[in-house]
Amino acid sequence: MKIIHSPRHLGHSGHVELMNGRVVPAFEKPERVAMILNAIGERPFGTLIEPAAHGLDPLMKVHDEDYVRFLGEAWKLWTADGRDFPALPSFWRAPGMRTDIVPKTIDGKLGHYSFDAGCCMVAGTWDAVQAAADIALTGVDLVAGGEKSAFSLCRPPGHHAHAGTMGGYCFINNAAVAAQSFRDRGAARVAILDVDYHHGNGTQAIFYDRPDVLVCNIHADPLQEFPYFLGFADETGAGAGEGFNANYPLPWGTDYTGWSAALDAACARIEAFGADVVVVSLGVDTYKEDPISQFLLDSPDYLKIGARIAALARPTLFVMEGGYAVEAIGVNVANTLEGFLQ
Ligand code: SP5
Ligand code: ZN
Repeated sequence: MKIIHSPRHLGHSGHVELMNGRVVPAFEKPERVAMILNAIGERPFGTLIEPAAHGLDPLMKVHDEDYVRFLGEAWKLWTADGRDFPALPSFWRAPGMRTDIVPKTIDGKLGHYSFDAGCCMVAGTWDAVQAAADIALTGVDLVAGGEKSAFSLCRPPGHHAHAGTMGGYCFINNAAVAAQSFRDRGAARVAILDVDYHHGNGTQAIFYDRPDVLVCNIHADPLQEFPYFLGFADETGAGAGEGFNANYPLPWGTDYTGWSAALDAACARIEAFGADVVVVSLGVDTYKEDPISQFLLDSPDYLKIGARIAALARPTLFVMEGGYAVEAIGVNVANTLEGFLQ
């Protein structure tokens, strides 16, 4: 399996987040990718390749143009105000306030284009974000070109990013960009299977009114867990997209028995849909030792997850999302791919 990777993710480092009300080093850090590369290097599969540049047009098919432009200029605006430390949003709209206003100052813009303080920006963030999108799109090139599968080792992750809003460590929605690109290259039906611990609110929102992209999400119950305000079972799609969104929220403490029942249900849904290609939003923050998560999956379980996804027997693009137990992230990702390939 080809693994698409770029060292440009290293530019997105030294940033912070808010955890339990405190400013702490970001959990979404470069070591995550290093550990994944190490683990894959120890297995008999996987050829590393660099992404090809695809430009910004494929991003703007699922994102608002002004949002993509903002991401490109945010660091310049922030530092022009004399700040030489990471940019972190801290002002947001409440319901009833104006959504049509784009403030002229960077602090207001950061609020307009985000939904939490999870998207800290540094000098190299935008370059890393563009590289991650190119990594996803190069994965599409391979799978649309006939490869049975590929792994887009994206960092930063993407599934929390909406069309015009960043959040949850995500700036550009790499999986959504990939799914749209598959459509544009002739796949009639694309399924996104999001197995990250957190609900992929951005992916859901982007395709919510569309019948051509089925979005299935297995995640911690938003009544308990981030992103809190989306991801409930009664969200099934809207308009022409009614019936093409499936959420499987599970309680804190869910182990592989409970989790895999949801995976079976999601896979049955993808089979009934008749997907031509599957994009897997691969988060391994379902792991029992994950520092910000509350599920109980163990490393051998990821072999079974990979095998279940392989049983769908469709062209499959894995796109990296979350996973913050750095000591185990490599083994868990490599296990998923190995289970898929066996
Ligand atoms: C891609 C991805 O996995 N993004 C996750 C973003 C999660 N950000 C919020 C985490 C909130 C964790 N709350 C822990 C409370 C401990 N008392
Ligand atoms: Zn996650």
